[in-house]
Amino acid sequence: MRLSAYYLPTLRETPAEAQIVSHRLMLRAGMMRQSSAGIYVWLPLGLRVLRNIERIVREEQDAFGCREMLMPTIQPAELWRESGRYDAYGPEMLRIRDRHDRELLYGPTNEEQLTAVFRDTIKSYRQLPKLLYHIQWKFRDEVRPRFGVMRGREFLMKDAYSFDIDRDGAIRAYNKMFVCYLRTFERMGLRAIPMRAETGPIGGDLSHEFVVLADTGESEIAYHRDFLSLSLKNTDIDVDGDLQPIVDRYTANYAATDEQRDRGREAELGDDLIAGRGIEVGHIFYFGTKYSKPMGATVTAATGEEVAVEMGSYGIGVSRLVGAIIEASHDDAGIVWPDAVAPFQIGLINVKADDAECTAAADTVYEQLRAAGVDILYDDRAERPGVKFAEMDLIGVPYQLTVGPRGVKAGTVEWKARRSGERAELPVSAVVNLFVR
Ligand code: 5CA
Repeated sequence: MRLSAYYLPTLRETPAEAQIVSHRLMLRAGMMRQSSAGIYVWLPLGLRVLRNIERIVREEQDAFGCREMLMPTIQPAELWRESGRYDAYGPEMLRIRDRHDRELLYGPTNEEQLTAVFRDTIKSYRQLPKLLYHIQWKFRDEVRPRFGVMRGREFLMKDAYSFDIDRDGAIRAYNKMFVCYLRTFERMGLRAIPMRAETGPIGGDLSHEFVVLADTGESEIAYHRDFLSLSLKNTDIDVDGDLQPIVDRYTANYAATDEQRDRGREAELGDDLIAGRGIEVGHIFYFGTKYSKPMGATVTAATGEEVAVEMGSYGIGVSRLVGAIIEASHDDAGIVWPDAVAPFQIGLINVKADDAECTAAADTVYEQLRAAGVDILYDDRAERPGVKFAEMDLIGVPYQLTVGPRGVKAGTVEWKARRSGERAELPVSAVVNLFVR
């Protein structure tokens, strides 16, 4: 992508309304703009990152046997009356009337919607288990929308729902999503710690939040220091096998958010306890028959009995993750994207766009890398070099290549790793080979 043909409205000044670093950097890097409180316009650069996160979430859901579908953003109020949540949900729900005066709502979550589809389509235990998900915009009229995309009113969520014949089956589904989440967040370069959590308006008695460590997080958390060295790397995962041992490894040690904290246990941990703040990027729930019973989602069991299905739901804050990753990965110069979610893999800077030789050399590098299928952002503008370097650092592209008059004479370009700051002068051919797999 040539920057001259792109749309990247960066800001020099720090926007006054942004209180935390990810919000400031997303505005400054031209990733998004506010439409109204808690509602955002995603600009091309921000959208690229959002799509990358979505792709990783989707690949891992698919890998764990979850099937993608798409439910609407607008739902009929009747469904929520059936479950009893229409009144209980309160002012966070955006209620709408259509021209026929029918009551609708902008979905804050989709338990009712999918339970209604399920009860019309699944009749027998033989059709179970089922694990389904979608990635769709939600609306919650939050009391205090803040911190940009981290606590929005309109936000993108991946929500999955499991249907099983009994509790054992439901726990298997829960464990599947638990391990799926560990792998999903690890692939994004994040350390997300699973913590026992409150179930709130979703309900149920078993729930874990996945929390990314960040000083600006909204949740107060405390956890055993061993979490800092836990990783799924090199763990063989049989998605259809028994995942309980992996789950146990992550639930053996103490970790809790807010109200769930146990001061007695914390005191016993002494120096092994780390207290801090974090961002909830995922939340999983097992709630049994909370929706299936009132909504009549039953199946015929092997015994011939009609039983309400056992359910769970599993959310990931896809748009929140964009902010959470920045909170976890930035420096004074700007964002430092983990490779897996970066909007572009390489930023190419032509230091002297008014120099024919320089431009010819930069164009060649650009064309070769592009032809090799590398995602590359090419700053071909007639701007001062200082501005170009600062912007490339700000938007956080993981690797930078600089073509300047001195290098052109020697047949080299400068390579820089954004995260470590490591630099090298490399022959043009070596650079191209470096990125072409
Ligand atoms: N139905 C369940 C699971 S699918 C559910 O709605 N869970 S939730 O309320 O915990 O939301 C799931 C995830 O969405 C959260 O972990 C969080 O990452 C994200 N999320 C929730 N509210 C917001 C918000 N206001 N802005 C951005 N992301 C949010």
